[in-house]
Amino acid sequence: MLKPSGHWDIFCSVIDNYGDIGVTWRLSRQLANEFGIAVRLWVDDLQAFRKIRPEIDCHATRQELNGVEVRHWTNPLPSTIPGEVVIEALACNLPDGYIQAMLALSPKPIWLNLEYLSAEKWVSGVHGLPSPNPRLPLTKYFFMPGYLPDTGGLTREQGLFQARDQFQQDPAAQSLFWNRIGLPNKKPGQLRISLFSYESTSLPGMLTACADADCVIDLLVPQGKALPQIAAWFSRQAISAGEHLERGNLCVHSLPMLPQDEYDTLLWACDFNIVRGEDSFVRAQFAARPMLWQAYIQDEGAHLDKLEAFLDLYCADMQPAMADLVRASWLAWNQQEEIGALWPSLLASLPDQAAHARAWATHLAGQTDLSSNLVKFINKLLESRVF
Ligand code: TRH
Repeated sequence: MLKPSGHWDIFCSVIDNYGDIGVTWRLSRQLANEFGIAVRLWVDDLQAFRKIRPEIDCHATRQELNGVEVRHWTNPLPSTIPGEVVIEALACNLPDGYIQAMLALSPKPIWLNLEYLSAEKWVSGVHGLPSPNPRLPLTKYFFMPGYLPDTGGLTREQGLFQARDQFQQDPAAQSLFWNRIGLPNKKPGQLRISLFSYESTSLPGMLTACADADCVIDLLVPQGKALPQIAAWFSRQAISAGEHLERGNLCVHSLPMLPQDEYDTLLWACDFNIVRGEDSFVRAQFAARPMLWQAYIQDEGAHLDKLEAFLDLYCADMQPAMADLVRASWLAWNQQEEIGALWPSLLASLPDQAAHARAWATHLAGQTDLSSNLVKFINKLLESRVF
């Protein structure tokens, strides 16, 4: 029998958008850089990867980035010796040939299913559970990211909050950043809002409310799903990266997709961040700035349960009036309802929301991060050899 090689294999199938690769890349890089683990990240869509990491060569079957071996997950997968740890991320399925290769090893690799993030209470009960394969002598373990104790936590690199604080306290660094992305420095009284959202019928009302606001609002929009609707609101066919369009007090700045670390800087720099999915949402929380989240739409409104569960945690220590406002606006945004009427109060409450967002980020900093939890979990399994 062969032995598994000492590396870890992480599999990522890009279902749509950038969250699948965003999450798995972030995890792979941290495991390699902070834990010295040899990580092979298998990705089936290098074009999507390149959008968030422009260094990626879409034609390379094998390449290295920041200490991680990136492999193109082709069908069939080239024959390979599986790693000591195998992570199937975000509901992807391992190729049959690879599972056969796992069966041929002794001891068998540790097989984990890294699930989607949720604030729901049931997550703590499922985290870490084994799921023996009904047909094969293999066991898969559930690893659940989350906010509550007894979950896997959130991926957070070492030094992230120090880097954020340094940036947020350094006007020269902020000025360099604005120039880098083609914007002038921020003027006093002006608001800068980043927008990374899915299509939404709430969007035109929000744009109108920004145009009618009491202060100048710069809306910074990386290329993506919201732009066709914004173009239509300006009676345009399309908006290209680098264009600036104005109406009333609103100025829309269309940006290219930024490299993932630079997107973090955008979140740190803005007064308010509109985010979506999973990874941009977590990074907006770490940015310690007020935010508005659009959950990825799921069947039977499951995303609304996720939304409510998060709001229960996030709003628990808020002033009641602010909590009502945040809840009402997040619900309206996620149910694609009119949000314009709430917008003036939402903007007026940004200073108070900012204090709350910082306290929330500090609370999250008290959690053990996901990679550390994962390494502990694996080490425990390796010690007890319950696999
Ligand atoms: O792109 P998302 O909507 O991703 C998803 C997918 O829909 C996926 O199927 C689903 O599983 C998941 O959400 C929950 O949103 P998310 O999760 O925020 O991922 C976006 C990634 O793109 C994140 O890593 C940040 C990155 N990004 C950049 O690197 N540069 C940018 O300019 C922007 C706007 C985002």
